[in-house]
This record gives sequence, C-alpha cells and structure tokens, in this order.
Amino acid sequence: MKNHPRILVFIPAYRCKAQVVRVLDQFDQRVQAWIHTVMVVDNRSPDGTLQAAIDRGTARIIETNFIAWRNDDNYGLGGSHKAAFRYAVEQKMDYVVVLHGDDQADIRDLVPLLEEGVHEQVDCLLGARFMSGSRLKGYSWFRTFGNRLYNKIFSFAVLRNIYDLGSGLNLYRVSSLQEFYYKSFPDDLTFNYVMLLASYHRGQNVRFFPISWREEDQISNVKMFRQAFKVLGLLAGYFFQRGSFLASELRGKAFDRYSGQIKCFQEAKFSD
Ligand SMILES: Nc1nc2c(ncn2[C@@H]2O[C@H](COP(=O)(O)OP(=O)(O)O)[C@@H](O)[C@H]2O)c(=O)[nH]1
Ligand SMILES: [Mg+2]
Repeated sequence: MKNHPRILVFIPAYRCKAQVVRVLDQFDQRVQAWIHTVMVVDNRSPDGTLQAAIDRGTARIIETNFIAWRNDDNYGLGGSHKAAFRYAVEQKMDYVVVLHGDDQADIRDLVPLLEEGVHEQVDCLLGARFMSGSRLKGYSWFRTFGNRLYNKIFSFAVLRNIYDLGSGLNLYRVSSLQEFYYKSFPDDLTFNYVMLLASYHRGQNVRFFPISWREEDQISNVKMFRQAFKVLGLLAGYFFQRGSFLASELRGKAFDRYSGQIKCFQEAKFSD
C-alpha cells in the first residue's frame, strides 16, 4: 500500500479525444505516487474519447489503478460529478480530485500542496485561475474580465473571497460528500457554482490555490451569455432563499440514478 490517503482522480470527459490523452500524460511518477485510482468518466462522447482514454490510460497509468467508465445516459458535467462522487463514497476514498478532461488544468499543480499536507486541513481545495500566483495562457481578456467580475459578485453575496467559480482542478474530502445533498443540483456546466455555494452554506472549510490554465485547441461548450444569466439567477435564488434554494430541484431533467459501466479496469502494477 502507498503510505498515503486514498485519492480518486475523476476525469470528466466529453468530446475531448485529442486532449484527454494529454491529460493522462500529466500523470508522471510523482503524481501517481499520490493517487489510488484514476477514473475517466466519459459522458457518452460520440467521437472516440473513451477508446482514446483507454489506450493511453492503460499504457501510462501503471502505478495506480486505472478505470474507464461510461455513463449510462447523458448526465452532463454535473451529472458526471454525481456518478464519480458516489463511486468515491462507495469505494471509501478519502479524497476525490476533479480534473477536467480537456487539458486546460494540470494536476501537477496540486502535488506540492499534497506534499505539504494542505488537503488534511480542508474540505474543498479549489484550483483558482484568478489569484496571485495563477498562470493563464491563451485565455482571452474578455473571459478573464467576466470571470473576475463574477468572482466579485459571488464574493460579495457570500461574504467570502472567491477566486474561481469553477476551474478544472478541484479536491474534495469524501466524508463531506457522503450525504447526497448535491443530487438536485444542475447536471449541466453550472453544477460547480451551486456546489461552491453549498460548500459555504454547509460550513465547509474551503480554500483556493493558484493554478495554471491553458486555452489552446480546447472547444468550450459554454454558451457564455446564456450561462452568465443562468448563473446570476442561481446566485439570486441562493441569496434570497438560502438552504431551501439548495434543497430545491435545480435540474432540467431529474435522473433517479447516475449509473455507468466500467469499460476498462487495470490494476496498479507496483503498489506493494
Ligand atoms: N460541456 C460538457 N462538458 C463535459 C460533459 N461531460 C464532461 N465534460 C467535461 O467537462 C469539462 C468542462 O467543459 P468545457 O466545455 O471545457 O467548459 P469550460 O472549460 O468551462 O469552458 C471538459 O473537460 C469536458 O470534457 C458534458 O456533458 N458537457
Ligand atoms: Mg474546458
């Protein structure tokens, strides 16, 4: 056994065949030494993302268990989180790390914090693109401006300093996810915003850390203006109704379960 907590790295992937292989390449020995299982969650991509992940994952992820999972239905990004969080609870993991499959964030930014033991002091350790020490590459000034503005609005509403409302690299303590309070949260890309509000509302210990972020060949699925309005609506709902808003049904289509199939499981070779 590795002398470390049980950490599941969950990689949500949708139509990112070219990028997901680069994400798996981030897992060098120093990273793998910390991880119990790497799990790619493919949200039924039509472009061969799952197979690309299996090919590279089984070759690259040697000292850590590797799982390729396919959702039983199209659950969106939020729904993929729900599937992975339930898996982490069932497998008695200590922490779950979310790393987006489109190679914008880099898990190597998290390793120094694990080495320092920062994860032991928090419930949520959230990668931030907009704080001192963050490194943005190729991210447009307009998006940077919009993100910073929204960070300010949210910070004002919850009276906390928020440096990112949802980057592609986050760590959560699994005991804080045990209860399925996030089941009714949106299944789409706005899941993270509600998750963050709920973390504060539940009195969890939330901390941000600076990350690097690239925009190269990634195709964002975010419809910027549409999402910007939706997010303000979510914040207003929370601001006026607090706990009852978080407990309300926020999904367009409610799934009963967030199930999936393990399409590939490769056991760690060198975990003694
Ligand atoms: N849009 C979208 N992304 C998904 C889904 N399932 C997993 N993802 C992954 O979620 C990540 C974030 O999506 P993206 O469109 O890049 O959003 P952005 O980075 O905030 O602009 C990507 O790595 C996707 O591969 C899904 O159903 N829809
Ligand atoms: Mg992205």
